[in-house]
Amino acid sequence: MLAFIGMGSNLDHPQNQIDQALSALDQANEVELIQVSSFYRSKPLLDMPGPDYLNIVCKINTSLDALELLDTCQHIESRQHRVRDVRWGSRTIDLDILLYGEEVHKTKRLTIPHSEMINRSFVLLPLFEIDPDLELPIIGSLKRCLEQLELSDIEKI
Ligand code: ROI
Repeated sequence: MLAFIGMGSNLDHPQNQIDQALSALDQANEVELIQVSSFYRSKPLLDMPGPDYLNIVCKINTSLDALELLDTCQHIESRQHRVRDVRWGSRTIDLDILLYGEEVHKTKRLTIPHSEMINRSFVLLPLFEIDPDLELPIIGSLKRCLEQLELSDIEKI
């Protein structure tokens, strides 16, 4: 199955955090990293206090099902000392499953397509860089979503 994962970090050397999570993902059982976007820099969403974020999106091929993939992502987060305290607070690393093939999930643990992705330029821009013609289940054309977003606050690096 092809899947897209978004990563973000704004603490403790964000570029290293993301590089480390990417190699952990590539080395995980039944996961093959296919493509990685450029890095994008942006301010914390909703004017939350804290350093700027770096974000990327990667494309993987996996034989894990969506929940197993979530376990793998959360294992990588906890190895990199992600602490879940303040909602929307700063974090060393965040891995979000954005898309899992064409599948739609809506459970307590997992919502796919990721519920906030259409509002987030730091997700849609790197996704667009990897796959400009992508059609999102339920949501529709990625290109059309991007047309509705403010893109002045994000920098490709
Ligand atoms: N803001 C930015 N710019 N990038 C993120 O990855 C990010 N992740 C989050 C919150 C705290 C909502 N804000 C973010 O989880």
